[in-house]
This record gives sequence, structure tokens and C-alpha cells, in this order.
Amino acid sequence: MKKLLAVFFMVMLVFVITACGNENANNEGNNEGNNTGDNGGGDVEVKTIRAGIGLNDQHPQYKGLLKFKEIVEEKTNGAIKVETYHSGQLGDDRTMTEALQLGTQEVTIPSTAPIANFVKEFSVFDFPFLFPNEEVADEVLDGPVGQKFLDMLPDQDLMGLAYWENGFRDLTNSKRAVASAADFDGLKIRTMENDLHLDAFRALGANPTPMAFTELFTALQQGTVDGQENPYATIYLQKFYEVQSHVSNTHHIYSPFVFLMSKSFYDGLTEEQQQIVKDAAVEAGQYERQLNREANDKYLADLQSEGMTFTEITPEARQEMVDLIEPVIAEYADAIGKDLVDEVYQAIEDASK
Ligand code: KDG
Repeated sequence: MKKLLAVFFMVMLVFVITACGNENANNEGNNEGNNTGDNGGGDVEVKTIRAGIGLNDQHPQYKGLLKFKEIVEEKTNGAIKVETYHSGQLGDDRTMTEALQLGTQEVTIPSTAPIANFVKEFSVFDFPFLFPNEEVADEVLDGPVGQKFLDMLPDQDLMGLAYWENGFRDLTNSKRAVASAADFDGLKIRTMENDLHLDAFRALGANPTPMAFTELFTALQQGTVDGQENPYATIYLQKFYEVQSHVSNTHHIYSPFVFLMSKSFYDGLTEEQQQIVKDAAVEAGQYERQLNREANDKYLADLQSEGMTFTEITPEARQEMVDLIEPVIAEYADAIGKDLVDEVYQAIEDASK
């Protein structure tokens, strides 16, 4: 009898293990299989979002992207799957944005600077010394003025779902401590691919070169350029301290990110799914901003621990930079359109009260 019972339990065990194995295989199949998924109501088409960024997997931007994936996959019960790529695995900001236009990639989150090559009005957000702090930037970007700019993107086959944060940009270089405009003289600085950035650095006396982020580390290492400018988080997490010796708190531009989605992909979603991806982009963006801000001061201290020299830009030295760049801003304000630029200035003033 005992023997019979033992055989019975063995058979049951094998049965249970086999059943679980099949279930796992089904889930795998739904995630990887590209075309079917179980959203509770039987098999549906699974849509895949390939989301790529230029920064690495340690950066708050990538952590925000993982949050977006988590929310979307959960809220759609797996009907939308998000594949995440960092470190320019899918290309640089410009290439990925073009891929969105072509419909060969679904999401990227570039800075506003390269977006200005698609919609020139976005240059306004890269006016040096525009935003006084992050809170004012949030209020303007998340309000009707920020939305007005996002509404310009569909004409370029792009959807702008939310603003995230890259942050205040600071200068690093391998040549000398930079304390004032005079110290920029002749420095070869890599800038993002944006004419306003180039003209602003020229006005400071530097020798700027536009370059994709994906090429930057090597360019710094090989001395093709002397310096670059990015928020402390990027400088630290991308290990630029290995090839740069000086950092100054120039804080010359507050760089927003824009969460972009391919318009053709967005149009192919159901209304409910459109709402889910929009809400997820906003929620994940709030998380990303929070992570970015929490760590900012720590990253400056980390850079110094890694041996970089920190040079303070005094308010007087910063004012001198403001004055030198002023004519460049005036020129770009004209090109963008005075009314639109004034609207941004007004929103900043209101948010600063
Ligand atoms: O993922 C975004 C980055 O590719 C990029 O925008 C980083 O600020 C940046 C830069 O300097 O290119």
C-alpha cells in the first residue's frame, strides 16, 4: 500500500512540475513572441516599444525609463512591452529621433538642444541663464507654455509626452581652472549639436565643436577636445573625471529632456493605451527628476574625491558671462519669434513669484 501511495505522489509531482513549466513557457512566449499577449481577456496583439537613451544604465534617466517600463507593462497587462537600451546602443540623440520619425524606433528622451534641429522653437529652453532654478523650470515646462512646445512636435511625426530633467550644465576641462569668461579663451569645448550652444561658447571666447554624446568620452580621452559641459550626474556617472581635471559651477544652461514617442506608433495605440503611455511618461519623469535632484550635490563631492579641482563661479563672474552671451540670445529670440519668447519669459516671471 505504502509503495502504491509513493508511486501515486511521484506521478502527481511530475504532473504539477510539467504544468508549471508550461505556464512559464507561455509567459515567456507572450513577452518574447511579439504578437500575442494575455491581458486578462485572452490573446491580444503585443506592441513593443524600443526605448533608447544616450546616457548609461547608472543615470537617473535610465532608472526613470525602467519605471516607465514597469508602469506601462503593468497597466496594459503586458499588451505593451518596453525594451530599454542605454549608452547610445540604438544611436545618438539625432539618429534615434530620426528613427522615431521613420517609425523604426518608438521612444527616445533627448535634451531639448538636439530637438531644436527638428523644431527650432525648442532653442528657447537652451537660452543660457534662462531658468533660475528647477522648481520654476518644472512649473513652466509642465504648464500651458511647455505644452505649447510639445504641440509643435506632431508636425515632425513626433509626440512629446512629458518633460524630464537633464539639469543645470557645468563645465569641465583638462587644461585649467575656469573662474571667469577670460579663462574660456581658446578652450576646445564639445557642445551638443545645437547652433545656439555653439554661438554662446564662441561669445565667451571658447572654440566649440558640436559632437554626439556617444563620441564624447573618446574625444576627451584623445584630446580632440579639452572640455565639455554637462550636469554633475552625467560627469560622474559617465566617469568623465578619468579624463578631465577641472570642474566649475557655470550652471550656464538648464537642460530639459523631452520624452519623445514615434507619432506613427502612438497613432496605432488604442485611446486607453495612449492615456497609459502618456501618464506613465509623466509619472516616470517625476521619479527621474527626484532621483536627479537628490544626488546632485553628492556627485560634485564625488568628482572632487576622484581628484577633480572645483572652481567656484562668483555672481560677478557669472554676470560677465550673461552680458557676453546677451547678443546671441537676442539674435535667437528674433529667429524664434518675439511673442513666443516673451510668453516663456512671462511664464518664468510668474512661476518665480
Ligand atoms: O540620453 C540623453 C543624452 O543622449 C544626451 O542628451 C546627453 O546632455 C547630453 C549631451 O551632452 O549630449
